[in-house]
Amino acid sequence: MSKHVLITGGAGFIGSNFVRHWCKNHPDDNGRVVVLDILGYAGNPANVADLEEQERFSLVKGDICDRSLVTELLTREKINTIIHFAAESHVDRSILGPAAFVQTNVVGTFTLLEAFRQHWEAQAKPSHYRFLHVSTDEVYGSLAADDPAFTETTPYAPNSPYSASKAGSDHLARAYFHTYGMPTLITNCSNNYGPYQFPEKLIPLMCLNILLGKPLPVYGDGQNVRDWLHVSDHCTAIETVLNQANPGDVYNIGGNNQVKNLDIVHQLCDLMGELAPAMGMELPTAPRELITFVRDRPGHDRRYAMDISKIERDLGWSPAYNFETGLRQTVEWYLQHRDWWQPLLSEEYKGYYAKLYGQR
Ligand code: NAD
Ligand code: TDX
Repeated sequence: MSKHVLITGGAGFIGSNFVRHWCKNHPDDNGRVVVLDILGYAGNPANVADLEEQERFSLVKGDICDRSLVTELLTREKINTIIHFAAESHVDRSILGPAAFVQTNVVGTFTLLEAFRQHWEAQAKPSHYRFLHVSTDEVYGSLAADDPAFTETTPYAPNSPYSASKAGSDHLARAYFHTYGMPTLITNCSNNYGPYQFPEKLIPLMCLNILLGKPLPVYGDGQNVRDWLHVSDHCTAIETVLNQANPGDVYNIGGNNQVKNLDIVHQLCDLMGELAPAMGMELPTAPRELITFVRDRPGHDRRYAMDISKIERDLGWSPAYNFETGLRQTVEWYLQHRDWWQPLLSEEYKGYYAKLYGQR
């Protein structure tokens, strides 16, 4: 039976990588592939422009909080699967302005869940319908250096407005399974990197600043640890969970790859120093000289690490990318795609940048 998928946030970083992965993996499928995205600062039609020619694909500009639009799409496109990426996703922006995070991440997820419930109940609750909610490791809080990694049963302890709003949405997705029997799935993933990531996040921000000769702002002592996963691995994990997991299941996804921020910045400096000149680009300043320690992020989680033994054991998924190779490919991608990132350095971006980094 064909899956008719609604992919919310499909014009963002992970969503657009997922839509491309999905279309490539289902070449002869007649199922609809509908992206619903508000096309705000992080949602970019260019991220999915190469898919526009496919008849089964459509990009709809709209808000997941718009109940009548969501209901109309579910009915018109005969949607039987939602993969829900849409969110306000950046921790620093959630500190500057938390309201948008509660609105999109909590109210928006609730709106989708309610609309999907009505749609699923109206079809007499087909057993193959699925609502996959994409979430984060940040809901579990912060680890000390020697703590064991987060498992699916680690209690929630979010520390930022972003992670608190994601935690709220996870609880709603869980409740819809337990209360209504609606076939929801939840995935909690660690930090992603790869092509099409908006240059507010650590890796693309550092790449662009190196190219532009701007300071590289390292928060605090740079010793915070994240568990990095290539976005392509996240996409295969989501598809695996969608195809194999039982309704109501929760899976952690991660890269078994804990790295300190400062080590990543050093690696990026060295990769840029090697690759940019080889591609005919001169760097304005020796990259490591740009490293600048700045005031820490308030409530900055010290360490994240994911225990992925459940998805490895139950579903046979594990990450395929090696971090060194993946990071090199990512740096090459940003070097080759100036036409993609240059337009993103808009007035909105400059204003955000000045507000966040100007005072540090
Ligand atoms: P992103 O900011 O690049 O993309 C989010 C997309 O959602 C954008 O295209 C944006 O326009 C869209 N969107 C925002 N508000 C919307 C609304 N009200 N209605 C419709 N669309 C809206 O973020 P991302 O990094 O691709 O993250 C995608 C999802 O994955 C998020 O739910 C995030 O919490 C989760 N996640 C991200 C990471 C990571 O490292 N980036 C890790 C784990 C989980
Ligand atoms: O300028 C910077 N300097 C710096 O030191 C930025 C932007 C970040 N950092 C640090 C903060 C974090 O310790 O780098 C680390 C990574 O920061 P982000 O890229 O902002 O990611 P993080 O806060 O870890 O959250 C990410 O992973 C989990 C995503 O943004 C979330 O959407 C996801 O849920």
